[in-house]
Amino acid sequence: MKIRTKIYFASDFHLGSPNYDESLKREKRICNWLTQISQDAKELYLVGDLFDFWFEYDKVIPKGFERIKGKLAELSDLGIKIIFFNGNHDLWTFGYFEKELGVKVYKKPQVFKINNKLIYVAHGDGLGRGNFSYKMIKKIYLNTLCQFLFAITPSYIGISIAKYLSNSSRKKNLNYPKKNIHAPLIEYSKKILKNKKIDYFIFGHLHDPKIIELNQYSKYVNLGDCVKHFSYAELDGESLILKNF
Ligand SMILES: [Mn+2]
Repeated sequence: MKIRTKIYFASDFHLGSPNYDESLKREKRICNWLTQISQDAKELYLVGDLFDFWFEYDKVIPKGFERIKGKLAELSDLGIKIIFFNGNHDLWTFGYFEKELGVKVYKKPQVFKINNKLIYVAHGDGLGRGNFSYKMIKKIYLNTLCQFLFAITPSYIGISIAKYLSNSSRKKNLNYPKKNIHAPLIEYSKKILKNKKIDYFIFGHLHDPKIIELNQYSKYVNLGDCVKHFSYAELDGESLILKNF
């Protein structure tokens, strides 16, 4: 029997964006990587925005993404524990990933104890100071009445609206000053460190792979993305490094 020891973290695949052909090319590249890590992976943390837009209706799911869903189901059938955090682009999962892919889904930040290390994981949207307009929008997105109204809107209208919103949020992010994009999440992490010992803070969302030392025992890790960087983090024993594929 193979001994699985490694823990992998990746985020922000944004499948579906910017168009069908480019997304499919990325999806295949990501599936190749998943096949490779399936050799030694014990756990896989998917830290949000796997899909540029995902909304699960009661009886229907969005078209496409067959390869990645199949691959994740295959990995979980191999016994690899897969943990998925909803990002701001794929907030609306309501049990399908758990049932069909064997994935554990978290909607809020979580602390895990892995290999003796305390690891804080979150997608990273809406955390830290500022960004009030987004925090308001997120409340609407998570409101069960709004979700119900969206669910009963015909999908050809609902999905068109959602794709428009998802594109406009990306354009806004592109205009976001590139300087200090990590500052709010670093500040947020340091605040938590005042009351709690955490070894690694792991976030996605910013599409900029980075490891920053917060103090002598704690590090801030941003996973980057699988759109431009194809970056991911690997925890082997007690040390964590960023890699690319
Ligand atoms: Mn995001």
